[in-house]
Amino acid sequence: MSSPFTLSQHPLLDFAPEVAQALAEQRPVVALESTIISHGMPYPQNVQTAREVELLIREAGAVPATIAVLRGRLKAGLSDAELEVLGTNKRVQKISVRDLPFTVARGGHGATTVATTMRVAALAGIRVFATGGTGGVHRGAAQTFDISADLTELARTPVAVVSAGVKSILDIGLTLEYLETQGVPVIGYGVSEFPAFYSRQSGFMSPLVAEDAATVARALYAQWALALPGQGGGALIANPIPQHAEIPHAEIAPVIEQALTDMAAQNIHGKDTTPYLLARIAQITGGRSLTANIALVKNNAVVAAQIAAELQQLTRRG
Ligand code: PSU
Ligand code: MN
Repeated sequence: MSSPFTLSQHPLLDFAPEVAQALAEQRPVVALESTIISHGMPYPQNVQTAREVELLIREAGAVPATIAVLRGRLKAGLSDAELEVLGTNKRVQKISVRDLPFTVARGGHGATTVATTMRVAALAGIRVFATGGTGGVHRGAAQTFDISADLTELARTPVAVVSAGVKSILDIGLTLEYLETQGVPVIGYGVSEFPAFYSRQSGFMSPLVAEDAATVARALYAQWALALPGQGGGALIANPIPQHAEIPHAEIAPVIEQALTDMAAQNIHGKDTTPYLLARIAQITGGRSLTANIALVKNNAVVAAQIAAELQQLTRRG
């Protein structure tokens, strides 16, 4: 297969110098999303976490590429000042895949969701991406049709997403069903139970289990080698929150119910759902959910860097 790590030139995309160099030299690169910065955490923890995550990726031997849209340009790799803009500027919109062309055309700023980050990462030639949690099938989706575009993007774009699973603000069972239908590998990292973001347990098994980064990399390599031209799709690597930071299911479940009730009372829908619930849960738990969120993102960043390094070796040998 052609190397996924050759630098892709694209007329709408700017690489940070460090990212361009790493890709050109076939060194491991890990993409990061920006909606988690703009809409997933409060300031200043959002920017501080973004910087610490980048540092952890460097320490693990890879180069971080935070993805966003600034003044209509796709960005792979941000400066410190640009991270600050994403964390503070209220004009930064949460943009899903459907919004991306319009934001580019308007010359606007956009924080990329998991789906949009996958798309830009793939255009940039980056195959591994670390985040906190992915979107999924929302509870009550049979009525609302609210299914995150993260799932459809996983079905079509060849990027591996390392996440702490799916929050139980979503319907975890339906999310796993949807991913199966779409042919997306879901790989539990070191655990057989599919993790539920704040909690290590969800009551659902991971369809696949890998014990280490090398095994994940071999599975990704095989997945993309087996793809028809122009296809291939992504994979979800489900890495549980570290034990010390976990909020057990029995504790977080009533908080989530409360947040969902409050959301219904406020008539919040669509793309505002996830940001509202994250903020409300942080409020109710007195910040404990935020601490958990930060711990799991960092954990995912390290695992993603290890997977990127293993995949790089396979591709070089390949
Ligand atoms: N889950 C989190 N934190 C986040 C998100 C999800 O714990 O910041 C963000 C991600 O960017 C994800 C998006 O892609 O929310 C999903 O939004 P929606 O459900 O509107 O597709
Ligand atoms: Mn939605």
